[in-house]
Order: sequence, then C-alpha cells, then structure tokens
Amino acid sequence: MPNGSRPVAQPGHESFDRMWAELAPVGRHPGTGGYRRFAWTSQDATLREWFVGEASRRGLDVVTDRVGNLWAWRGDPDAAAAAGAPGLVLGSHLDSVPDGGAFDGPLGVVSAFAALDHLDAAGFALGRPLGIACFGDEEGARFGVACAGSRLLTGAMTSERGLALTDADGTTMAEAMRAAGHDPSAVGRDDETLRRVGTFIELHVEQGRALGDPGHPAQGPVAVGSSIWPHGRWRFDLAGRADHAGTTKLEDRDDPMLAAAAVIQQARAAAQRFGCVATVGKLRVLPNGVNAIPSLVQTWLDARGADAHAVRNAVSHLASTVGQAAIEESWTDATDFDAPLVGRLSALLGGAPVLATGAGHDAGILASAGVPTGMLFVRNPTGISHSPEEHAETDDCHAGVDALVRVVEALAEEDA
Ligand code: HGY
Ligand code: MN
Ligand code: MN
Repeated sequence: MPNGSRPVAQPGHESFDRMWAELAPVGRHPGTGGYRRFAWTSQDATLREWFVGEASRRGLDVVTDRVGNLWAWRGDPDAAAAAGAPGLVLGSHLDSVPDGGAFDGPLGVVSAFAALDHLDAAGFALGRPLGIACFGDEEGARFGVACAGSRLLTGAMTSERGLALTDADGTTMAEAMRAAGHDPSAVGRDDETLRRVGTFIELHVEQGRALGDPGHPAQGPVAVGSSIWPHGRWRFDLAGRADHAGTTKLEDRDDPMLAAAAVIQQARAAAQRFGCVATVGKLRVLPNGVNAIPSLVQTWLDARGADAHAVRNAVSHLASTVGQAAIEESWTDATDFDAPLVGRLSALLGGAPVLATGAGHDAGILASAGVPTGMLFVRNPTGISHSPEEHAETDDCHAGVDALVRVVEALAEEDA
C-alpha cells in the first residue's frame, strides 16, 4: 500500500472527524457554500477561540507571537532551543480566500491536533517539544498580501508596510488588529518565536491534479512537497474620466474599463507566450455604478511559474503591451524545501511521491527564513482549490493524520 503499511491511527481519526464537523459552519456563506474567513474579523476571532480551545483540551500552552500567529506547545520550547534542540512544529492556517474551500489551511491545523491525539493515545513520549502553529492572514484576502502573518513574523514584510495595508473599506491592518485586541505596536520580526522552531512540517490539501489524476505518475493519498514556484502579485491602476453612461458619446469617452479588458486579455496571451500562468481575479471599479463610466479600474494580476524569469518577462511584456505600469505588490522567489528532509519524509511515508506546487504557503516563507521545512499534500480528487468545490476524501484526510503521526514519531526524537 502506498505511503507505508502501518496500521491506521484510529484515535486521531475520530478526533479529526469531530473537529472537522465543528469547524465546518464557521465563516461558511449559506448562499455559495464557500468560506469567508478573513484576517482580524469576527470569523477570525471565532477560529482563534476554537484553536485555543482545542489546544487547552490537550493541555498545550498557547502563545500569541508579536504578529498574532498562534502557537500551541507541548513541552518547553525555550529550554529546548537553549539546549540547541528546538521544537518540531506542525500546523497551517485557518483563514480563507473569498468563498474558499473548507480544506485549504484548516486541514493542516486539524490534522496536527488529530495526530497528537493518536500519539497521546499510544503513549508516545515526545523527545522534543511539539508545537502546533496557526498562522494568521495566509491568504491575504482582506489586506492583499498573502502569508502576511509569516512574512511579518520573519521580517519578509516590514511592519510599517504590513500595518499600513488597507482593506476594501480603507481600514488599515493596524486598525483591524487593534479592534480585534492585538497590539499592532508589537508587530515585527519575532526572533524569540523563530528560535523555538527547529523543524516545521505543514500538511495541506493538494492544490493541483497530480495525486487525483489516475494517469499521473504520482499516486497515493499523501505526497511530499519539494518546492514552491516563484509567484507574485501586481496591480494596474487604470484611470479614466467618470461620466454619464447614457449621455456621453463614444468618441468623448475615456473609459478605463477598456484598458482593464486589455490587461485581462493580454495577461493570458503573455502567460501562454512565456510559459507561465497569470490570473486577473480581482477588480476594483470606482465608482462601480451600472450607469457611470468609471474614473478608475484597479486590476490585480497574480502570475506564477516554474521559472522566475519567465514570470517576470511575462509581466513586463504585458505592461508594455498595454502601456500601463505593473505595480508590484508582492514577490516570492522559488522556494526549495530542505532536500534531506524531503527525502526523509518520502522514505518515512513508504516512498510517497514528491511534488512541486504553484501555491504559496507559510511553509515557504519559513523555509526562506532558514527554518528546515517540509510539506505534505493530501490528495484532492479534482485538484480544485480556492473554491467551494475544494474537496478531499475522509479516508485520505485520515491518511494525512497517519502520515503526520509517522513524521512526529521519527522527527520528535531528533535534534533539529
Ligand atoms: O496564493 C496562494 O498560493 C496561497 O493560497 N496563499
Ligand atoms: Mn490558499
Ligand atoms: Mn493554504
């Protein structure tokens, strides 16, 4: 049987199912069935309460870092770090994209708690502290920069920039944090927290059609991540002249929506030409009235690919083709996970396949900050993600829990 032939971990499966059912309604939109779990909102607060409750239920010490990420610890991570054997950390994020799926993020957090339940039931003695992390604002859905929690934690994004980011209503991240009870003046790189992390393993739903495609060489319920493609976000501010939709002659119009249409069309053409992917998934139209020619159309571009030069060339080509400036909002270089760790994880899981991904993750930000990091992907039959259609079969989710159990048993005894 792929991914090892150890007996399944029943206690972890039962607690996984319980937690999964409890989380299901939080932030779920009744109309679309998608999730709207955005940073520093009431839904975020409910998810944080849930995380703290699950941690307390297991006697874990919960620490909020300077940025607001949550860490639930078994054992003393500071003493272990001082002794040169920092902790092993599992986890992921609980926030979502607008109308996102149930699995992107929560699967990693719930599976981490469930794996600990199995280990506790089996009487496993941890040889080093075990942490479960819940990173804030991984999707960047509200303030526009993905992995904001881990970028601020590692200093990959300055606190000045992060705190000044605004949402669609003009609320800054600092204001939203303060309203949610987190002191924004504390925000910044948090070395005390980073010192506690010897190894980080993020389990995540597969976002792509490898494991789910019977014709793909990678088969099995769980794969190991090797790397994250370089990816970035750009904005085009397309200005025009507001005017009346009914009384303005066509020849008198300065309609920025036409420029936006060109950006959208040419983004696809540039991606095809340079061998990458490009998406325009968000527009902000001012004043956004049916009967008003817009004064401004802000157009966001997400571009990614295995080759960073191809991605950047595609964006430059697009900008020159449409004659508009591409304002870079974020860029993440290609991230390779710790190669020896990747090989060890694959071996631990019975020769699990190793896959690169085009999706960004907190694991990528920590890896770029020098933390030995690995990822596990749980099979997604359709590969669809960032959609209410996102799905993973329960047996495969349970296989993910079992995989984390094996990983902790193997890594919890080792020095980092
Ligand atoms: O955008 C991403 O790839 C991730 O879901 N934040
Ligand atoms: Mn995502
Ligand atoms: Mn994610």
